[in-house]
Amino acid sequence: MLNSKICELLGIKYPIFQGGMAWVADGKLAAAVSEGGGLGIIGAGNAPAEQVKEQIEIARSITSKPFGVNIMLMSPYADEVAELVARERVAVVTTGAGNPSKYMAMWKSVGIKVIPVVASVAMAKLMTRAGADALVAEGGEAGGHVGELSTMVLVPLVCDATHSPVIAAGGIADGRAAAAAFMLGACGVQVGTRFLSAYECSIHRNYKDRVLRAGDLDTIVTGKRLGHPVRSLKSPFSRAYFKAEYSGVSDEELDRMGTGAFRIAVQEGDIERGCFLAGQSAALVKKEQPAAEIVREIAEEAERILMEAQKWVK
Ligand code: TUI
Repeated sequence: MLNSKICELLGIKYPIFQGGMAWVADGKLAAAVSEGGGLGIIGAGNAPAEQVKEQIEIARSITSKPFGVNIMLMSPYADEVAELVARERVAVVTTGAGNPSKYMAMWKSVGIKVIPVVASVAMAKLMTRAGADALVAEGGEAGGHVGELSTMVLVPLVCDATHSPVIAAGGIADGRAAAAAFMLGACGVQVGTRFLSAYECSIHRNYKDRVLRAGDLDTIVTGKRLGHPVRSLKSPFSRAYFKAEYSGVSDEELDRMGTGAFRIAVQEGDIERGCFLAGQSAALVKKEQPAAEIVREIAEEAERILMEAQKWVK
C-alpha cells in the first residue's frame, strides 16, 4: 500500500491531501476525502470564522477521521480564522498565499500539525525554522494563486533545502504524477483540480463541465500585474482581465474587475462573469466519481507504478 511517514504523523491511510480550495472545498468534500483515507481540507478562502466553523461542524458530523483547514493569509478574516482553528483544535492547518509565522506558536501550543504551502526555497527554509511539521511545495501548474517554479523543479529543491517532510502539489491528478512526486523526494501529494469532479464537490454544474471538457492549453495565469498571479480556465472573464492588465486600466479598476469572480463561478456557474480556478491538470480530469474512489485510484495507481519501477534499471 502507498504509505509514508506523513501517514503516521497525521493518522491517515494514504499520503494524499485534497487541496483546500477557496469557495470549493467545504466540510462535505473534506469529510468525504478523509473518510476515503486521504486528508480532506476545508478551504477557508475569504470566509469569516463563523462560516468556517459551520463547515468544521459539517465535516465532524460526517467523519471522525482527521481533516484540515486551509487558511488563505490574504483574507481579511485570516486572524479570526486562525484563532477559530486553534479553539476547535482541528488536526491540521495548511496555509496559502503568505507567511503564517505569527500564528505558528498559537497553533502548535494546542497540538495542531502546521503545514504551510510554499512556492519557493526561501519560504520553505523560513517555515521549517518557524516549526512547520511538514511543507506543501506547490508548483505553478496548480490552480488558483501560483508561484513561478514548476513542481518538477520546486519539489527536489525544497527536499534538498529542508529536513521537513514535503508534500508535492501542482499538476498532480493521477497515480502517475503521484509516483513521480515520490521519486522527486516527496512523501505525499496534494491534489486539487481532480476533486472538482468529485460527486461530493458542490460547485455549479457549469464549472464541472468546464473542467471535464478542458484541454491541454485551456488555462491561463492572470493577476501578475497586481502581484497575485492566479491560474484559471480560459473564459470571457479571464481573457478580458488579461487584456485589461496590459492596457491603461488602473490598478483599482483591475481590482474591481476581479472582485467576486471566484464566487460567481462556483455558485452561479456564470460562464461570462465567473473566474473558474483550475490547474493545468484539468486536461487529465475525464470523469465524475466519489471522492473516496479518486483517493483510492491515485494511491493504487501510484503503488503499481512504484512497484514496477525496477524495470527501468538493468
Ligand atoms: O494559495 C494558494 N492558492 C490560492 S489562494 C486563492 S484565493 C486568492 N484570492 C485573491 C487573490 C489571490 C488568491 C486561490 N488559490 N496556493 C498556495 C500558495 N501559496 N501558492 C503560492 C503561495 C505562496 C505565495 C507567497 C506562499 C507563500 C508566499 O509568501 C509570500 C511572502 O510573504 O513571502
